[in-house]
Amino acid sequence: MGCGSSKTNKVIEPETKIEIDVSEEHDDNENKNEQSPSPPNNELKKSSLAISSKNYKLNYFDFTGRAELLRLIFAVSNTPFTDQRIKFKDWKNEKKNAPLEQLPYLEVDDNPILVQSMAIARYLAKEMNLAGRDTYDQVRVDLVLDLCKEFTDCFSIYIVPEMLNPTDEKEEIIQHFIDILALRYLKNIETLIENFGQNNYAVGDQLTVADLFIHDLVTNMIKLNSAILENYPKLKKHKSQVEENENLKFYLDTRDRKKLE
Ligand SMILES: N[C@@H](CCC(=O)N[C@@H](CS)C(=O)NCC(=O)O)C(=O)O
Repeated sequence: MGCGSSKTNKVIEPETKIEIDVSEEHDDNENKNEQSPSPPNNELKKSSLAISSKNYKLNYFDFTGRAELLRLIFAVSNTPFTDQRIKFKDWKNEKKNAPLEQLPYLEVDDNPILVQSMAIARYLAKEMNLAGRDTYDQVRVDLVLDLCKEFTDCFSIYIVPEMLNPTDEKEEIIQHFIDILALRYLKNIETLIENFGQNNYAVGDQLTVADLFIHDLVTNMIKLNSAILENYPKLKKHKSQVEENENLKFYLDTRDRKKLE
């Protein structure tokens, strides 16, 4: 994982999607803000999500990490935002602009800068009608987010260091992670989907930010073991259901296709 030479500053319009990867280095060519086909118009008309007119600027490193959930929210709600990607080599200089000297942070119009990825995710979810219909849906969405966050923290502790600087124990550590921690957390996420969701959504019968976080962490698990979902049938169905969303599908297709180029 790492970055190329300079800071990139991309305005993500609804029809403009980009490549993101949790673990691989990107060069400057890969960071060009290329135009892609627009999402299907009929889906946008059908969408019940609000399209905010605020100016959003998301600042993060040039990979998925803690910013990807936020990018997914923007993608699903078809909300334009500036995807400011900071290269590792520029971070020392850029750090002073980050209120807590950490990424991500979000600028919204001229308001004070927002920090803490999960607080930002909850805020954006409310703005984009992805937080759950009522307070009971919202608390269930919240607790799914909390569980997912615990799991991604484990991923950051055990797996990310091996991606950054692989050791001789890398395969063993990954296997141990899959056998012990992933087993516990993925089963628990399935239990919540079973208890709270309908039609393979995590909570209620519509897409929420909880679905997006589950999708993001499952994507990272599939990168560790491409067959992992064979052991988690509910998560497999959930992934298919979430990818029925045309805006998300468009974003993921474009992101994954660009990664292969
Ligand atoms: N709790 C914070 C954690 C932020 C965090 O750890 N950010 C890392 C990148 S994932 C960072 O900025 N590292 C660079 C540094 O600390 O200098 C959040 O969720 O936003």
